[in-house]
Amino acid sequence: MELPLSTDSRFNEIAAKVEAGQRLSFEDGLYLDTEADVLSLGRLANLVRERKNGNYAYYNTNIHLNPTNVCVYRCTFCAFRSDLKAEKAYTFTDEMIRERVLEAKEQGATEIHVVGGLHHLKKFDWYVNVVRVIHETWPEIHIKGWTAVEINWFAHLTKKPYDWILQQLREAGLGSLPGGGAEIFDETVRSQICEHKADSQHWIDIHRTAHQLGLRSNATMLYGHVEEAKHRIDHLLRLRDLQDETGGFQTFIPLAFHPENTGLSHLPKPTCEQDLRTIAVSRLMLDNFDHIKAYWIMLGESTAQIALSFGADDLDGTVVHELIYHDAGAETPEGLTVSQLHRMIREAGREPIERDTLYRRVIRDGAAWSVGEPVCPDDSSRSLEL
Ligand code: V47
Ligand code: SF4
Repeated sequence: MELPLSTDSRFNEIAAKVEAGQRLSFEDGLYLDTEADVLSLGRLANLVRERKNGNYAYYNTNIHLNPTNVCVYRCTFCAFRSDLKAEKAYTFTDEMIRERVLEAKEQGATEIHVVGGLHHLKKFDWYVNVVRVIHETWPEIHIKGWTAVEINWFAHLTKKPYDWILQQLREAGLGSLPGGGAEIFDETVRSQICEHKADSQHWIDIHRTAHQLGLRSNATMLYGHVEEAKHRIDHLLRLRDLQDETGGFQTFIPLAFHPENTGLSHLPKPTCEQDLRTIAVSRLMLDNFDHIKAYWIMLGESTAQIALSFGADDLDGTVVHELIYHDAGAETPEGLTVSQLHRMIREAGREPIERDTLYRRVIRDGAAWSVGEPVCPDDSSRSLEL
């Protein structure tokens, strides 16, 4: 492997560790996040990205369902939530859920991504029913649903342990957990942006429990608001520790803060430089994660294309009906077609591969699809039972 050329000796020291497959420390991460030249950093992250995933860039065919925007919490970064009696409040009926699933089927989606607010009046059964209605309408679709914040809320509602909650949801048809609700783990930052919701230890405990039950999950980090570099690196290291323990995370998704219509609207949006730097630092620090996702909806298509050479290997998907980012001012389209995703990936010099939620190749034959082998060798060596 050719090392990135830099006149910066501290950078070269870190690059030598990466070349030798050695783990980076908190101090290394801080240096990369705050001082390293962004192009050298990107090149280093790209080496790791290509080592793990070659020239492939993954995407999936998916659709979103946010069954309600009514939420008991008031995260200062959130533009999506609604008070119970506000004009913008909505809650899906079973019939509306069925319609969304049939739309997903019509579009050949392999995944439905389900997250929403914590409704003041809905009991745990209502959330189980959402999963059951989806599953009964179309059993083939993978349900990636309910973040750790929601699981924590269900435990509060039922006074039952996390493994019981997860088992009930799984029996109803849940396939995996999305990575939302992680925000920034540091407690002082959390108290400023999402004071009352599940704390970092609970978020970690819920993902650990899910992994122990054989459910895969994703992880996220919301950056570009009030946090500092030390909080981002601490966040990544806490995820790396849990991944060492369980191996159950599939992908990491850095989420760029969108300020419009939020309680933090006075803050600027992260720049393209910060987006790319965060992707690259994440790729380098999370040496035990197979995939880093550049979520095109929030990065914008151009930055997401460049991110494919800064450490990212995945773009997420067709993402029809996205609300969380669009309520917060995202100017990206509300969905992309498969041919648009292919074009984006090919223009960026990568080879598009359709994957399912569990990172297996999707094989299409007209309107029918099936799943094949894991998309990269690392995925097949994972010990979790699916
Ligand atoms: O937890 C909310 C974030 C998350 C804003 O697992 C915001 O594949 C930026 O987790 N600006 C939910 N971010 C979305 C999420 C996700 C998205 C895509 C893929 C996956 C996956 C998971 O969205 C929340 C919060 O961190 N968020 N409001 C905002 N204004
Ligand atoms: Fe509610 Fe989630 Fe928005 Fe927080 S981020 S206010 S928990 S919908």
